[in-house]
Amino acid sequence: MLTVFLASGCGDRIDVESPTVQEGQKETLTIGFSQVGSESDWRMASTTSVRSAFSEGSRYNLIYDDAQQKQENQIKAIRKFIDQDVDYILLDPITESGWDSALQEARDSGIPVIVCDRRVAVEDKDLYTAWIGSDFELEGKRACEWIRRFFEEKGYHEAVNIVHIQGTLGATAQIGRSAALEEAVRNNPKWRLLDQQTGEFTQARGREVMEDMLKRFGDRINLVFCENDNEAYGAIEAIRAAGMRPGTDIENGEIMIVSFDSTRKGLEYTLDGTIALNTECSPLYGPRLTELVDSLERGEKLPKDTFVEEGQFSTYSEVDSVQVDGKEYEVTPLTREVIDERAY
Ligand code: GZL
Ligand code: ZN
Repeated sequence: MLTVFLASGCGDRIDVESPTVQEGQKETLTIGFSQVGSESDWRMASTTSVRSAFSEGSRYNLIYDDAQQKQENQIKAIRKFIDQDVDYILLDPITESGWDSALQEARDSGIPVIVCDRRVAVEDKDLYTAWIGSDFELEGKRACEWIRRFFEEKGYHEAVNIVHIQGTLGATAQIGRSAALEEAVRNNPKWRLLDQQTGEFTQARGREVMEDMLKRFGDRINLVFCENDNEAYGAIEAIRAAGMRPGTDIENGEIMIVSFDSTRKGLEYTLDGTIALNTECSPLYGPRLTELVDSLERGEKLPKDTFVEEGQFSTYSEVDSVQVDGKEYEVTPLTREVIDERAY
């Protein structure tokens, strides 16, 4: 039994029974974490959440690897973790395809792999033990339904010309959010998709793509569908540099921006109405991952998929909830207090 002594402020020592280590379990677990990169605020918050949950002094020894947005670096990291004979591998896979052999090698070495955030598309689902993350297509559907309801409430029935700044192509977040917009465009005859380009989930690419779209379509653009906040930051810069204005009054030339992640800066832009709608994607699942590891250590069976709860924020009160696939989702009116409470 591992007993942890915590020196308390007043100098005496209190003896805290570690709640998670039971008879016959390893006292220290080495966890290899292969992270996508550091492309966005969301990503940094995800890394912080995992590293603090598996922090020093706990029973975990975390080996962190930043793949700088390259899948081959993630595969190298997985092989390095296998050589180091870690107890678990945590993988946030940059794109869905190309993991079968690396995961097969981990399984042949008896190392369980927990996938988080984005997903892996593998033939044999037993190549990973569990996944935790978001329902990205639902995020996209909730955003598109909000847009449809917003125009409905405004009594706006004219054409809506949309440009689409996609995330990293092949990433689960991009696949789901894009599928939702493409389906909504098919279902709403007045919606026209002028252009789709990847902004790689970064501010720099988001700005470059928006500049290009403004050059080609100018004030025909009514709405920019950004697949994360960093792309939206870049789009806002480009729109303002072109002398145009983000907002919702599209009949008078404003450009609506909808975005995903609900980072602190993204919510600041949403609070002042620059971003019309922000759909949350929670990165704070570090503690959930430690629970999954602890549960596996106790020999418990895990659900294959665990979805995290997420919200939507806007200062435009026309739409207070959206219905998707028969289920109602509330839209939280954004205030300074909500930002202080929810933002990461
Ligand atoms: C979503 C995550 C995406 C974020 C982006 O879960 O994979 O990657 O939406 C991040 O900000 O780059
Ligand atoms: Zn109508």
